[in-house]
Amino acid sequence: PAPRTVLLTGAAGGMGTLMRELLPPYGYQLRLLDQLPIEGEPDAITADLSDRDALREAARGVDAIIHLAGISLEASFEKILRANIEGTYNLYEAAREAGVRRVVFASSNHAVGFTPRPVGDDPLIPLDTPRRPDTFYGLSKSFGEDLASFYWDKYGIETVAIRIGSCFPEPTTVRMLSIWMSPADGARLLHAALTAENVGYAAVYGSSANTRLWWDLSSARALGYEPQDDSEPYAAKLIAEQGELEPGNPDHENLGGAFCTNPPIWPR
Ligand code: NAI
Ligand code: 15L
Repeated sequence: PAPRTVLLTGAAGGMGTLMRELLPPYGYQLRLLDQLPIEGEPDAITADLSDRDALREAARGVDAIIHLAGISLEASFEKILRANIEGTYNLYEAAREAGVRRVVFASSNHAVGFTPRPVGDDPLIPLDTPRRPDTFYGLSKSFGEDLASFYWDKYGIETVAIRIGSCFPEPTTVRMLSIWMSPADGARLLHAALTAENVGYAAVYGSSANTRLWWDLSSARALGYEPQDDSEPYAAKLIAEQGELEPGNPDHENLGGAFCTNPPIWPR
């Protein structure tokens, strides 16, 4: 049966806030969790990913988990270790102990961020391109993918790991024209990842069907995902303001953009 009750971690964040609006129309009942309280959501669970008891309690009785919580930019190794590496381990242990059968893990393009972006007629980047993390952050997403694969092989917990591009209401940089995932497509992809049958462990890239797409969306489509959006209507304005990506500019050469050179730092 399709999952109905879903634990959404990271529910106070940017994507969490968008998905709290966009997922219920698909029929999901969301249980919210974040380290920060969520305004207007008195039933949300306020807990840190280091709190194993709270995670186990939060996971009890849900059909699936969407795991968005964690540090979403670069930070010291110690912070990343605690929130993203140990935190994701704690989440999977909670899933195992609570008998949850399916997790959707928010991986990131930064797991493969040092991969050169396609130029001209270069082929799209395949899913099985070698991992090339561009930050401790990207390294934690690589770890999360392997952790998820391990929990499938060892414990039979299924995961779809989504290497998300940029999920924001609108693309705001020229790089984002290639990797943008509209919030509506994000909800479509999460729904596909929750409902596709027999996924075992699967990784996919997560974006809209952008004209300037850099990666192969076929593994996402294989889940039943049919993206409806394209960043192209934003292209002319962004390129007029910022210029085209330049070959030879180290900020523009790789999938991960400036995460490879001068990554944005987690503010807390
Ligand atoms: P965000 O930074 O806006 O939200 C993350 C949420 O996780 C925050 O509300 C924060 O309070 C919570 N959190 C952080 N550490 C925690 C901890 N130790 N315990 C409990 N909660 C904790 O990030 P955003 O943009 O919403 O991203 C969601 C997820 O998707 C993240 O895992 C991020 O790495 C991933 N992702 C997002 C992309 C995007 O374009 N928005 C792109 C690629 C990956
Ligand atoms: C990410 O992984 C970050 O969480 C998000 O804030 C964006 O910076 C995105 O990647 C990106 O590459 O644009």
